[in-house]
Amino acid sequence: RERNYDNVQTASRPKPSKKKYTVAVEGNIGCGKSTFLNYFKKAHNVEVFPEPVDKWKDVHGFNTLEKMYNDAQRWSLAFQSFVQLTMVDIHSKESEHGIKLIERSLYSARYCFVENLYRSNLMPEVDYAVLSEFYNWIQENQDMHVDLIVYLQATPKTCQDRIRARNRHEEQSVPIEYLQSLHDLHEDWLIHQKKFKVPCPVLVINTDCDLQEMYKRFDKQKDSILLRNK
Ligand code: DCP
Repeated sequence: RERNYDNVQTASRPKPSKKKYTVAVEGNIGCGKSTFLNYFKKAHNVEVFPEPVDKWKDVHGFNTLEKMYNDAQRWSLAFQSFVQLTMVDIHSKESEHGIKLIERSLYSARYCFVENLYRSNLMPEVDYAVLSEFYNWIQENQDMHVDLIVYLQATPKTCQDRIRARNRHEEQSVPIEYLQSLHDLHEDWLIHQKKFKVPCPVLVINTDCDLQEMYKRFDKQKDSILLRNK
């Protein structure tokens, strides 16, 4: 099959002019981010930008998410570079609405996911070095500002149960140790504020509960999430 890797149409896209109030929702795999986004997308004046998992699963026909989970040593660089690209795109997107609500960010891609792959010996050091250089360049040269992080905090066990229940085939081999180390990296970054800088205030919502209770907790924090920029 012929593959075309050039995209001539985007050569001169203007940079965003004004900074939009941006909220990023962060947390482990299966912590409830999609539920959070679905809840808040009904709110007036909010535009939601979900993580483009479908794009990651079809890069010119290649499922990079599946490849990474099947053989991380070989494919996590390809996968994480593509994630980085899609995240830069989301950070730089304009919104017609007052509040931009984004699922994860370039920060967590680097500080949690890439860091986890490297520390767990699932990513060769040279790949980690290359990704870090890319990340550093982006951080210095692109607008990746976030005004508020909402951290959905759940135990690795809760995350594992939800991953099993939703049955996304790529994730079925994810071990509890992987979820545990991702959890620890989120906690180190957002709660203990170790090693990596937190770019903005953090609001923590615990999501170790059923769906009804989760909606209640989101509702309770609604004003402090949506009205902070007023
Ligand atoms: N992923 C990754 N590296 C990243 C970002 C995501 O390896 N930098 C992986 C983790 C998941 C998949 O991509 O297997 C989708 O990520 P999410 O956990 O963000 O999406 P969910 O829909 O699973 O979120 P939630 O269950 O909280 O709704």
